[in-house]
Amino acid sequence: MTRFNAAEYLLDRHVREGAGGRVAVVAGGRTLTYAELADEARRVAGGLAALGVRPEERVMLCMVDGIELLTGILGAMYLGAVAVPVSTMVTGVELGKVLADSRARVLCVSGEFTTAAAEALERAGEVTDVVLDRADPAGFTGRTHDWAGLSTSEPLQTYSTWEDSPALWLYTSGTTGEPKGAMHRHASIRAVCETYGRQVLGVRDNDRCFSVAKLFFAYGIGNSAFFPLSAGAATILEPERPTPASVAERVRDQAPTLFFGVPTFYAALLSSDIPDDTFSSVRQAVSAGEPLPAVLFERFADRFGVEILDGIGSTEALHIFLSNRPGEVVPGTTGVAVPGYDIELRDTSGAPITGTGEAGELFVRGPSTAFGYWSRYETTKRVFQGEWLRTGDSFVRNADGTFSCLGRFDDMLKAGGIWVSPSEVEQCLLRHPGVAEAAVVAAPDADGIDKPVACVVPASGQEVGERELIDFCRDELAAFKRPRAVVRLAELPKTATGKIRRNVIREQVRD
Ligand code: 3SK
Repeated sequence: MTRFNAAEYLLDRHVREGAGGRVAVVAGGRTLTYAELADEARRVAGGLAALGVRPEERVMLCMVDGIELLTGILGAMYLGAVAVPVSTMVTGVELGKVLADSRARVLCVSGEFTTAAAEALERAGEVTDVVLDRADPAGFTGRTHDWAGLSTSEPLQTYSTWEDSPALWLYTSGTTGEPKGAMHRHASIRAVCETYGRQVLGVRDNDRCFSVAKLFFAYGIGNSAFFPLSAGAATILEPERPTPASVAERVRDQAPTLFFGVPTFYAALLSSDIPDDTFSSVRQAVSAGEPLPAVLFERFADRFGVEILDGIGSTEALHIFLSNRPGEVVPGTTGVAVPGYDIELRDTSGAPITGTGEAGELFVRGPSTAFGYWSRYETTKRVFQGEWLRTGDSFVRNADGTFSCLGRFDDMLKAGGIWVSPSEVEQCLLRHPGVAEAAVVAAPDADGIDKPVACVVPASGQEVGERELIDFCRDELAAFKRPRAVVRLAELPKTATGKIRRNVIREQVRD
């Protein structure tokens, strides 16, 4: 086995190669070069070591995107400890669950989240030290420290990790279920940079990356940390929750060349009145998390003049493994396997599907798969099957070799005994100008037989009738696929990563 440390790979390599003076990060009015970022991350590592953190122990970070979170993650990696950035969109009870599950001894918190953190700590007795960034320690009972002290500690030399040493845990709960920590190794970080980052996006040192997905998501940490830093490029970090207006302002100030969003956010940008030249600095936009409907791809290209590259990844695979290619996008598809990854579709008996047009569950094999879930033996066995990762997504292989997502495998619905893909019906509804968002689920008709029902969020200022929408689907969809009813909603329930929670909608519609 070979010695390898992801923080050294992302930072020191550039310093050694004479690029230490290049801008690495722009955040909250501060700009740090590679040499400065490496120094600050090593100081954070020194500060964590002084708190007693040892290699392989977890350091949980509940922080806004910024230099503190970035150096916290990289500092933990220098130390050989495990960085566990967690969602800032959870309650104190939810944070307490992941904190207790991870058995982290140190919790780092931004001022914005001290109430949730104090509540979480009541449920996580093993935490000995809390590091607070811009926060009053008054509400905390245990040992507290100020981030400024941590980040000005004596810099630490890299702990000698191996390629397979644990580096990063990312908690995921999917669209349902309990949070579970996917455990990633140092070499997987290099793997996603050398596959999707280099061979699909072609990130280079003059790129500037800006992601609306935050660093605590697998998608966000690749976009905002791994890809730019591995290439010697710059990352732009934004602490606030993104809105179309705030993103437009940041894009105008910082001129990113790579922009990363999710379909819901692209829909929000298109519904907003931001100027049409907002994205003129962007050479490539990227989407993941949910399939990007062809109509959003087309509207975005028409209005903003930028191509969106749709792909799919997972927290368990660390980043995107199936993607369109720049300049060769097939709208409405998720493209083809990223170099280094193999894709297989399997039917319900587990047999591979090799032909086109037949739906199957997507399995992926590649160099960045997690070791498994922390302390989840049964779920790990179900999802990590030898070299293959079972995604739970239903896909179909198209005649041109691309793959299209049909939704979650368990979201497929049967109408009149025939399988219907909710996303096919949703794509059709989204082509109607009065529809901003759509989700299709099965609900029993008067005879108790499941039929497709559409839940739609109307586009702002638009009125759209049930009959009109059902008729609108007539040209494109076979009768058995057409929604039998339309329910108007103010918003669709979503997970923290923007995936539609069809199980919640299903319950609402059935009530
Ligand atoms: O959901 C996705 O498509 C995704 C992409 C990259 C990394 C992580 C995830 C969940």
